[in-house]
Amino acid sequence: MSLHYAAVRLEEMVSRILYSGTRNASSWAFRAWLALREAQVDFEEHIVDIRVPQRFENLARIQAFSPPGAVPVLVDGDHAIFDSLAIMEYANDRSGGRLLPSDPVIRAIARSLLAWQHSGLSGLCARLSFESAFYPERRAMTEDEQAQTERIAAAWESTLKRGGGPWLTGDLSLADLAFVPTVIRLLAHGPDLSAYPLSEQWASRLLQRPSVNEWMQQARDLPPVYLDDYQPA
Ligand SMILES: N[C@@H](CCC(=O)N[C@@H](CS)C(=O)NCC(=O)O)C(=O)O
Repeated sequence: MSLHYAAVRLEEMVSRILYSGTRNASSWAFRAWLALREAQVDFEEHIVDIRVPQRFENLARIQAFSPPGAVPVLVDGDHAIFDSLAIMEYANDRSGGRLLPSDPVIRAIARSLLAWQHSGLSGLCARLSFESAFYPERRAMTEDEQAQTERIAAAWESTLKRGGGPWLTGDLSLADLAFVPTVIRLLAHGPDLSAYPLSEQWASRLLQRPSVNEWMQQARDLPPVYLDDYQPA
């Protein structure tokens, strides 16, 4: 057996398990899962039921090997890689850096968008949860939610205009993938995005990706997860 062959065999034997969450409730797991899929990293998946009341017992089990006691967690060999952002960066590294731009400034722009999303998007449309995108009867956006949606759409629009598309920073990157659950929850509530045509095209391109469709198909098959703060004030 040649040395090269031996190395390939070892690589194949690495076991990776992604502990992800309920498909129609776990937007953080969705992001990590998408990055691994788009990076073509092999992994097994264990879906953790994060619905109340079993949520608490299930997450306590996760805490036995991952300090935050949350999903997603990627177990790679005997290492636990926790937090969706770390898993997304890992997916990019495993892909040889394909999921972040190579130019340092453009890469920093992609990371800025990623960081904005990861730090909570400044509370944007907080009551329009990912879960609410799957409710059979959805309410209209409030005026304030429409205004907040336009604020993020303006950021997408100027980034797309400046970079020339088709994705936020040129080629598909972690920044696009990070926004998938946001796009889903906002579009499910029918915002008027007519003033942001590039963002509309980008969003529909994003939602057509096979990886996104695979997750969403399974999410739509589940009973909705109702949250108390959905109704307008
Ligand atoms: N910052 C974490 C957030 C993960 C998170 O909040 N996951 C939810 C499910 S989508 C969870 O497991 N929450 C349990 C908890 O925080 O107690 C990440 O990006 O992975």
